[in-house]
Amino acid sequence: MLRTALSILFAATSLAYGQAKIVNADKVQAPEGKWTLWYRRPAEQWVEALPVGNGHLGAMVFGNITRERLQLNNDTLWDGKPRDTTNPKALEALPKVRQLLFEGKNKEATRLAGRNMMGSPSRVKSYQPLGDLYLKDLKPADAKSVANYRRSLDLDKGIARTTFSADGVTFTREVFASAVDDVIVVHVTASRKGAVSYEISMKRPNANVKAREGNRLVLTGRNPGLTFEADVLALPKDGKVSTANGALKVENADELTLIIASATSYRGDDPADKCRSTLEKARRKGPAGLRQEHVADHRRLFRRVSIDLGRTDHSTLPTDELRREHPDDPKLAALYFQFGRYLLMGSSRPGNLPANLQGIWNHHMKAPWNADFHTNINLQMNYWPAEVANLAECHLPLFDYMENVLLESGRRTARVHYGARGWVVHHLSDPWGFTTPADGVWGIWPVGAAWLCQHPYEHYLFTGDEDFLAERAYPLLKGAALFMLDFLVEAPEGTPVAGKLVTNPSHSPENTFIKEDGTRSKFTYAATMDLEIIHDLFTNTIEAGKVLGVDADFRAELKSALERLAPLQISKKTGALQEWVKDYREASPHHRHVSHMFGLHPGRQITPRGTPDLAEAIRKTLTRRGDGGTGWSKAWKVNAWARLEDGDHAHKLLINLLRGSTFPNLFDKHPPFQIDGNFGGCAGIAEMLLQSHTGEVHLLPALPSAWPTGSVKGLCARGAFEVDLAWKDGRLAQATILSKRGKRCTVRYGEKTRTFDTKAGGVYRLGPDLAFAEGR
Ligand code: FUC
Repeated sequence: MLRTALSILFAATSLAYGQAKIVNADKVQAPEGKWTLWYRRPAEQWVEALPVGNGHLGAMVFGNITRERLQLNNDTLWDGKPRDTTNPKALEALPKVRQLLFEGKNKEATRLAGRNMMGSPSRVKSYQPLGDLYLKDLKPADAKSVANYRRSLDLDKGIARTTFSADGVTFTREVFASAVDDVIVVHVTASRKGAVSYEISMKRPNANVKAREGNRLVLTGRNPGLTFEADVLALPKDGKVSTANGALKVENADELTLIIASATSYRGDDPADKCRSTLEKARRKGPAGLRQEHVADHRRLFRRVSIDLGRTDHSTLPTDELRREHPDDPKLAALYFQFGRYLLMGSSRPGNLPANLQGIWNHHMKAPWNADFHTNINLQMNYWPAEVANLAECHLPLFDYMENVLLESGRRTARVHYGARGWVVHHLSDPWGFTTPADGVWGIWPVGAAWLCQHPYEHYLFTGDEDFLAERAYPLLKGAALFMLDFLVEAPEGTPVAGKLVTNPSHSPENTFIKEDGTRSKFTYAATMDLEIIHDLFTNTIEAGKVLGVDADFRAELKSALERLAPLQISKKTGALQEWVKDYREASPHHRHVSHMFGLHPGRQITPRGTPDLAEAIRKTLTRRGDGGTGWSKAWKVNAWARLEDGDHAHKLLINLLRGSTFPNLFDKHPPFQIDGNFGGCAGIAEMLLQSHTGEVHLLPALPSAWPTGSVKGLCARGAFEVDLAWKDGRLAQATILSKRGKRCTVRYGEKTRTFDTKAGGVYRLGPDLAFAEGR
């Protein structure tokens, strides 16, 4: 009923918007460009606006007619400041808390730890918006005659475009965020000379805006830890520009270019100097030069992967209609995949902070969960597509962040809170290096760094870059492993895993269990996820040490700890993998976190062929948990079902994600907006088509029946391979493997495998039987 009413509303031929009325909206055709989101009306809400970003600067483009709004971000603009938040009482409380947990006195342990082991203080501050830029039309369009309205985002160019005609004049506004020049550019053109007239203003709470030098608008502000600035330079073609009341006025121009620069003092720069020099450089290039270099740079990354999952008659519908009416359209899945790649390029470029909970796009002064860096799933999920989707350099900001922001503080926390060597991160952090337990007792979760360390190791596996392994990945892994060696304790007599090494204290992120006596707790020892994360960390550290030929004694120590680690357990009651050390009842059986599936994904401890019993247990766990959850939870389940090689179930979760957890602009809906689901969903699609975590390049491991015929080019596999695939009627037609480092390659398709030597730069074409096809 509601659906029908909505579709009638959206099919209506005229739509009112502000003072302007859009006529003939349904006559407007889909834009050119294979990878384009498009809409028939301006964004009314933030989650309808379209994102552009260059890793440092971001903008949400609303596409308004008479008062355009660009909501701006700078990735380093955060509230807060550097602090030592360690709590000297923690170490003293630790043995007592451990004892209480081993004795099953969870309540007492929770109370004691809550009082003594939290960070001091235990909260981080928010990532904040840079402000809003408004372009108010000085000659508002005639209320009756706005036609041909369309706004779009071309993922392949990295350009947001709004176009419409009013009073016989066609206006076009393009917006892009150039990584080459570190600016956002707005370019307005009109089909009639002198038709461009705008008042340009900026707004932000706790900031000053001044017009300067006739054509520059300057916003400045100060937070506890930094100062910041945003500059807008207005460059009209013909016409005139003046300043009035803290705004710029552009009158009767043929065209208008706005160049936006921004800087903060986060890395010690002087924001004013930085903005001025950036603008000066960009201005010399002019709008055409800026655009050309931006598109070339953007395509260099974006075009590495192409994908075709099929299409239907609906595929060209406006994106919001397509998602609402046909969430299972295969073109939408492909668009969502490419959108994930686009968002990673927009929020995580080398030299910047990593993508936060909202990537780089946030309009709240106090964002949900501070738009911080959550490390109990979210930050890691952001980077799941980085390697497989051929954007390895977009992974680098995460490693910089680990080394430059987390490591030193993580060492201090390891020492002060646990008397341990190495480094530790708990369940969230910020750009100031917060590493102590946050928020509540569930923040006492000291396996964040251990999980993060999977990322630099995977970067090595995908790229084969041994220098990176030696200089950057290995020191991080070794430090996290050192911490774990010191943190692990032997479970005492009377516990189900007596004599084994366990974590204590421990959590299965944010989930609650019911003890035999009916009381509830989150706090425990040896939660399954910890054991899986440690298994992953120690296995990777041993492998890395072997490749590098270093630290034989340390490797032996890790190996013996691995052998003594408490085992994963299968529930006798349900046959599912146990989430906790005892087979507790779950307080919420459909909880969004399915942390104990870490060993299946993103870990590689559990695989259908290597550990069939555990894989079967995880299948039961997932089935019991159901197919719902928040955006990121569904996205994770796409990956999990793909790893279980059940393409149809993975596809079902993907459709659930698109249908129930996606906003009109395709942003992931936690709710509210949280970007992890976009990245997790993108990675999940790749995981359905190609896997390589077992040492085999597994072709089409989880192809759903919904995508019988298609192709993908440029996905990456561990071992430094790049893979193109084509399939028809649900069967592999051809695979082409480019070997970047000349490593030996094992390929799998179904139950068939084949191993062969490769040469660096060699291209190997295989048929469905995995025999070499012509053109090798
Ligand atoms: C974890 C999750 C929440 C949310 C938050 C940012 O705490 O449990 O669902 O994603 O991170």
